[in-house]
Amino acid sequence: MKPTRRSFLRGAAAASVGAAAGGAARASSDPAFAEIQPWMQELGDPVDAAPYGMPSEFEAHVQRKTVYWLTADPISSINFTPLHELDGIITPNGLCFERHHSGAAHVDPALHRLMINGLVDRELVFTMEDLMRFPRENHVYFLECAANSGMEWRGSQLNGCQFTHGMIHNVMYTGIPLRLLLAEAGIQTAGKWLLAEGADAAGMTRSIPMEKALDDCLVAFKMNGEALRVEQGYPLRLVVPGWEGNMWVKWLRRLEVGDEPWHHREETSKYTDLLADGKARRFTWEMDAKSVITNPSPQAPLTHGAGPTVLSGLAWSGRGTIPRVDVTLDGGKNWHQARMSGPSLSKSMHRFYFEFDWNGQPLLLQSRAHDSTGYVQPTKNALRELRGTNSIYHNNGIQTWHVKKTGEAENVEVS
Ligand SMILES: Nc1nc2c(c(=O)[nH]1)N[C@H]1C(S)=C(S)[C@@H](COP(=O)(O)O)O[C@H]1N2
Ligand SMILES: [Mo]
Repeated sequence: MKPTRRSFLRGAAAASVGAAAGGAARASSDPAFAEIQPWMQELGDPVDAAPYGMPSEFEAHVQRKTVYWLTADPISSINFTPLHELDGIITPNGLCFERHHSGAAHVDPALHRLMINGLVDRELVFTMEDLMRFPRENHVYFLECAANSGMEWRGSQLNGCQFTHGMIHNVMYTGIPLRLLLAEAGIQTAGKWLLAEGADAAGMTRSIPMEKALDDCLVAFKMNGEALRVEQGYPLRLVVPGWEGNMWVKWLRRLEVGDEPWHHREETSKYTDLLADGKARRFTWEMDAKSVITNPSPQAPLTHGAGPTVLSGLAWSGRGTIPRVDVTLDGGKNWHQARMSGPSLSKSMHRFYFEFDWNGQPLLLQSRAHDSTGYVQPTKNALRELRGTNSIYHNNGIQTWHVKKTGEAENVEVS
């Protein structure tokens, strides 16, 4: 039946009654509204009370968090984006997860240089000022560490989407297309690979195939409009859209053109998947399509009881956009198409919602992403059949949250 305007209005009225029954709209008897609060009686802060603004003090719990037992020390370590506290698709700069191999380097931009050497016609060394004279572009991309969800390979472990899925952020970068800088140096015919090197104490390096370097990589200096944060590689980072986070070298200081990959630590003993037959998958750069329900989730239980409920989550693919996400409330017996909301950009996070009437009974929540290549996010068991149980990296299996009658949620696996 085609909804008429009348039936739509009746529907809207019913929805608002539902909301009242759910707890809203008792204003006149609610002391929080009826009484005059201190902030209504006093003047507020002057302008400039915080020359660099911070979130409300009531949001102080919204923080990146680490899991202390995961790494031996906090210098070569990781923390996680609080995905359950965010909405939309952009990660605020102060909440972007951090992964450092030897701590976050504080680099003086006046002393920072970017060198291009190797199989080039002209070896070049750029100052930050030099770089600001190249044409720049703006793009929103997710960065996901290949180890995201790695702790869940053998079964459900960490209780919260921040910890199971929070090695990801989604930021608008302003940067120079890498191909412009390489053209300035002149790549020789034999130049098929690029080594990117960081200025941190780890001097972290990765080999990148030239096709990718010339395609969509950026040398970025801004994130979400402002300078890169120290934690994200100030003053320069490599952006490698859709590819594993490890390749996005921070504090970028050198790009060497070569004729073959370098086989350094981060592309041999690390970021390599040991399969059941003893062989290893290597150079698994592209991040497969993945999704997670951020609300409700273990750190964000349902506190309102039965009735109208908003389910929300994130989906992304290193190969394009996410035209569709399905969600199930019963562990995969019935699937429903979620509602996508917000910009659908290639290699960016996408936001989805599913509004439903919770009957107050236990739920087994899952989401399943479809990407623009037609690929569908697999179950964890399907992944294990292909790759065994030795893997850590590239776990894009379907996540399950068990919501109890109390509204509390727990990390479980149904696959
Ligand atoms: N120079 C340098 N670049 C680096 C790293 C590092 O330790 N040093 N860590 C890498 C890894 S493993 C990841 S997942 C991403 C993390 O980026 P973020 O700290 O902005 O989240 O940066 C990558 N680039
Ligand atoms: Mo990483």
